[in-house]
Amino acid sequence: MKAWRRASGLAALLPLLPAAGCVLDRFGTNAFLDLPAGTGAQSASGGASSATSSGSGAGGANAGGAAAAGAGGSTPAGPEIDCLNGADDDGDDLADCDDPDCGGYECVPAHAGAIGFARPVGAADPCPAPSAPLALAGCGACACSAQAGTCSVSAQVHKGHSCGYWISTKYVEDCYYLNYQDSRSFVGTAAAQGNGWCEAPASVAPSAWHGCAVAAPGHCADGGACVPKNPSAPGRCVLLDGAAQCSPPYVQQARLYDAGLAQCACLCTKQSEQCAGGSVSVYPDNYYCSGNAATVVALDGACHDGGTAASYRIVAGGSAAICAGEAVPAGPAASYTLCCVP
Ligand SMILES: [Ca+2]
Ligand SMILES: [Ca+2]
Repeated sequence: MKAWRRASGLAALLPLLPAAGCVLDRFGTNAFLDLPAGTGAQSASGGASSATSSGSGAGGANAGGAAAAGAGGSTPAGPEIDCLNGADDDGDDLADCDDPDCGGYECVPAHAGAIGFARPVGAADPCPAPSAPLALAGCGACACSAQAGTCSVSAQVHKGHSCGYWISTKYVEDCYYLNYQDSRSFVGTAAAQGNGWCEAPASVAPSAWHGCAVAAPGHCADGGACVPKNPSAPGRCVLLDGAAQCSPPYVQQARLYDAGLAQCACLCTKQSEQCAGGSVSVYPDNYYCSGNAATVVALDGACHDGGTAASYRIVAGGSAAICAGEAVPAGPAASYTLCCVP
């Protein structure tokens, strides 16, 4: 049970937490959190269990000798009155989840450094005794605004209609003109110049995360943690203090913060930049690229017949930045790592 000693930090947090309207968390559901604290905070609340302690049947499969680790001394007869206290309360050598009396509880995988166990539940589910509401905040992802940059374009200009007679390579310019009308074909490329950027929103509202907390998990012979069952939803999560590493079978689900967090900031990074392309506008009847182009060909790496040209203009398309955003607390905030079994 010493693994749960760290719970004192989150236990201290509990009185600060609002008791909860129901707001969707990142799972799309609320979450149920069973909080170990290493203290015997819950006592009589587990007494709802009224089954008798026959100790028969499945009890033989359990490693009964490992139960009641910290209990010591003699144990009273009667039902397993507390399924979270780490002790065999009724003297049948079965402590907490190992005792059939604790039908409303189950074992979940243990996690080093866990300060709580959690699972998604329906939005309207109340916190079952002996758990208490727990609220945290999430910053999650944020949407960055992709700002356009420019494309760098070049075009190989050929005489004729099929790019078989190279004349020159041209770049963006107001207008290229011929001394006389002639056939031209073009093959060219366009590439992002890298000057697009990602703009972050001024702020991002934190998302609310609600759970239910109990003071400490109980004993499981398999080394897991005994927590109250939630009848409405599956899922197993643990809460770690700080930016911690999740251990299998848990994987990181979210980074959470104190519920008092007022604002998140968005960190935007540019992943890449995509060019919208380039083109050549061909003017057959005037030498100044004025009026409407008779033909517009793409600079897409393939040969395109521009027809008869008196002048032509190479046009660069814009580029679009590909952005990724991560929301983080806008100010100092205690953080927690939520790890879940997929
Ligand atoms: Ca027992
Ligand atoms: Ca017990």
